Amino acid sequence: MTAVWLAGCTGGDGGDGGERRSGADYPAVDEWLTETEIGDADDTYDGTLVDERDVDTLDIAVGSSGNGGNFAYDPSAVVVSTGTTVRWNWTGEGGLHNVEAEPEEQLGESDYTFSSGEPVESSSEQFSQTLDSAGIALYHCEPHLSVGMKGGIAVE
Ligand SMILES: [Cu+2]
Repeated sequence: MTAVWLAGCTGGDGGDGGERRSGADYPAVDEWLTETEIGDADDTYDGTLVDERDVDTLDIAVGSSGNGGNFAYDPSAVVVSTGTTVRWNWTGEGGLHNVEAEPEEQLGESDYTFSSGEPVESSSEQFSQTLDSAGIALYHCEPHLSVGMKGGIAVE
């Protein structure tokens, strides 16, 4: 038998390499996920963004564990490349959810406006959005903004 060593497997299409970027470099995302004037802070945010700049399609769970229940997006803070398609996938947990990028209802500078529509409870719902210009997308779940169900994506 030959042992195959997958040493130093970084980058490439594996995706979840665990690379993180400091939230200090993305103040709009950092502020949105920590502020408590509009809704609550996202307790799944650890001050870093997941670096997913090497993927064409990024999946984000809607209704993942956090914020006192299944009231979180996973990952909630992420960096992607321009042109990435983000797919939000409902887990079926935590009741009704949606994805709302509504700068007028939020704090900070969001360059994107989009909506998945009315909140739904489903394990098969999916909402896709292609992020085709550099900037910041801040979003939240309407029913759970008050407990911190928020997300932020830096597009670069
Ligand atoms: Cu929700």
